[in-house]
Amino acid sequence: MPTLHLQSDSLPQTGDTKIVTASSLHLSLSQPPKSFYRHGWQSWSLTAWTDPIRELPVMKPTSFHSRQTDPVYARYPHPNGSWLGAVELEDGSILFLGALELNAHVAVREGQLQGWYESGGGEWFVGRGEEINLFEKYAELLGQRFGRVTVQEHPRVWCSWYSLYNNINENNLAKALNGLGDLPFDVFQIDDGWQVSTGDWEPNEKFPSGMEAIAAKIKATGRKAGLWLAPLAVSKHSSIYKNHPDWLLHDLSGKPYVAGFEWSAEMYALDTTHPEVIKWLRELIRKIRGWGFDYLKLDFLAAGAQPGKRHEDIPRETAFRRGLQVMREAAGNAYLLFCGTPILPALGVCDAIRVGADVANFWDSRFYSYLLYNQTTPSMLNGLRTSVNRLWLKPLVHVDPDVAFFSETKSLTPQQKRLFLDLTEVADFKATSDLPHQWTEAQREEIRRWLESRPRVERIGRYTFSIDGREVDFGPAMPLPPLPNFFDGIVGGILGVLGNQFWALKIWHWLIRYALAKKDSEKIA
Ligand code: 9PG
Repeated sequence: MPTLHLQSDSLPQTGDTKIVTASSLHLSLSQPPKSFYRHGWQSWSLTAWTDPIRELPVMKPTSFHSRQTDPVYARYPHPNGSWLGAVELEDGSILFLGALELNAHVAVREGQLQGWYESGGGEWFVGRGEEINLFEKYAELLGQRFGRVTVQEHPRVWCSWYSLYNNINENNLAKALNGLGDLPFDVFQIDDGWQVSTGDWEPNEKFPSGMEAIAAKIKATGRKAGLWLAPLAVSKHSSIYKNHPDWLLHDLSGKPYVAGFEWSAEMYALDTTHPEVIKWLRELIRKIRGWGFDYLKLDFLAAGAQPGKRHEDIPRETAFRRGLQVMREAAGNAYLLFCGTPILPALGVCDAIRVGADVANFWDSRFYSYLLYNQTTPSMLNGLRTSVNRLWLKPLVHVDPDVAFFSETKSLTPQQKRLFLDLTEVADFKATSDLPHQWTEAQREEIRRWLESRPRVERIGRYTFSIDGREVDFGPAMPLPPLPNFFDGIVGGILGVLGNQFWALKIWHWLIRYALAKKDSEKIA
């Protein structure tokens, strides 16, 4: 299929759109654009309007690339994004280019907005005009091709991660469940920490009564029972790694592809084109459904869409979507939240997508966001920025911006907490991880009102919304940090190199755990 070159005079006029078929498409820009909408590959990857000329510094540490962004383009030297992109023109209109099939990428280079399919070709949506309108049209076309969510109710979730982290056990979860009382949470979701290892999805020694017992306890409170798992990731310590090396995705030299690390060891990925993997995935999801869980948070999914050698030679996102569909079928009518997932391949398969980086109970980290120039690591600001820039997905799928914080914390101002609460209203997805026994009576009432509210939300501009008539502006949180100066660039470079060493990561991780454990020791029963 040929590359199509479209000159400015053949570009759509303002207000026009068209669908063209091509392996790659080059749209000539008659003027330097004002900004570029870069769309991150997976849930946590940065999505924002950025500099259209100069690419951002390579995100560090580079050893994080395969778990935070699309590693294929992590060092691409021009502004770029996954499947879609847009440039803002002098007159305030935008030129939009969006793929209507998987395995596509968009960039600004050589005075052009370029898009290409990694293999073969496919359809593109091209449009020029008003921004909100074009994103809406694109979402509509994606819905026709990939499907959209049909579940009406937006769940209100208590999730164990952002207070207890890996330190969950039967006792502290029971205490949290009791503490919720009659607050209208629809889901009680157990996060990472219950399993033997990534790949061995059986309860560990902290869950001696088994997972059926805890699911039953949750359901006895009238709530859905939620469970986290990372079905496409495989730890070096797991039995799959030992017994089924042929199930793994391999790199071109034939070694198991490293899809990240678990601080102490490499993490690998399952090859979703392998028939035995498909069978294993189906049985895994059925087993978890059999335990009684009916809300599944499937995480680190991007592992299954990494580049590499597969049993069947098909494009990586096509292979990945096949794995997702098998899990969807096996899950029946359970609610599926996909996390750490490439966005387009997940459409029509799940009920909700995490659309931003992890939040944290602090606003931002200068260390990560500025020195390492990495906006995918946990912070309230990183979660908020990418989620706000992904709100156009809302007609297609429930958008999860991650959890809100209510408990007292010195690291978030009331205004910062409020801004995130406003985002949960706009996204219409409400979750928290706060420990209920730490809430004051006044906070419990605030949470009840928040869970019960269904305000009328209208979009006014790119970052402004009206929530029951009150205007909210996310704009001030949208700019990226300045580029590191010469000295900070050198510091960041050294830190980045350290971040690529296992021994340094281990010390780093140990220090974080130590700090968290000290802070949380009083919280954990
Ligand atoms: C459990 C957590 C929680 C959380 C998920 C995910 O390396 N990373 O960039 C990275 C990002 C997010 C992350 C872990 C690692 O958190 O988003 O809600 O479920 O896993 O381990």
